[in-house]
Amino acid sequence: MTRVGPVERGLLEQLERGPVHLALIDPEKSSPEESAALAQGAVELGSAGIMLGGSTGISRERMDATAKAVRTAVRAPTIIFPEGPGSLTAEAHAIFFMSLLNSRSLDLVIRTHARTALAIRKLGLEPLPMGYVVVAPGMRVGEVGQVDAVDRNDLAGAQGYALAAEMLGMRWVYLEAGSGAPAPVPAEMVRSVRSVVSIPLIVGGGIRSGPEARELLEAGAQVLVTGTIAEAEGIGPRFRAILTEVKRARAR
Ligand code: 1GP
Repeated sequence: MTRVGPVERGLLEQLERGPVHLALIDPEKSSPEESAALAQGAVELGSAGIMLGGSTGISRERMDATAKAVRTAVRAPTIIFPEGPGSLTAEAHAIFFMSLLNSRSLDLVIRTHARTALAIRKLGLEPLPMGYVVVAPGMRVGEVGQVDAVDRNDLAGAQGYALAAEMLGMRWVYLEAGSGAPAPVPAEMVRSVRSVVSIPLIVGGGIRSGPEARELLEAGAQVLVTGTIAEAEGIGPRFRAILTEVKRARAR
């Protein structure tokens, strides 16, 4: 097993005290300066880290510039949320080394990983091994990821993928409804997955309000990821409401 590095250790320590929020920033949708400002706003409100990624076909130059700007702006870790080899930059601290478990494409399950593992090590990026599971509707990642999305009422299906991730030695599992999904992963699915795994459960896609965040946190989500809301509105009231719910859950 790869060793747990400082970024992962830091997140795990925070998780001992309650759930956390990670802000996803797409370097193609915001300039490096805008990304740095978003990151700063998010971290000031309590985000535990910044994930960089999202779009397909991000250029290396843009990733480099954005990671550098974000890392200068905030002390919280910068973690690559990769969409392909172009996402790799030594300017980030870590990378979610994630297998898209329910993809029909072997590339996304393991082949790309085999092709990039040595480069990731050479860049000095800390890998956080993650099982990535796309739940319907899946949105763009469901399409480009050639995913057999887990049905929204297939609780056993979601449990199976998450437990398989844990049994394979992955240390994180992510239930993804897809960026911009009309509704997040169902709380009932989060609850049933949480009841069978002990690795941290990340939930993202379609979280736009405080009440949605609260429902997912109460169901056992340990990491909430939001991207669109801050992209669309900046660090506005709805982003604040989500962060307030995470803070409340940490205080419980
Ligand atoms: C996408 O889950 C993340 O991978 C975030 O989704 O953009 O809908 O917040 P949103």
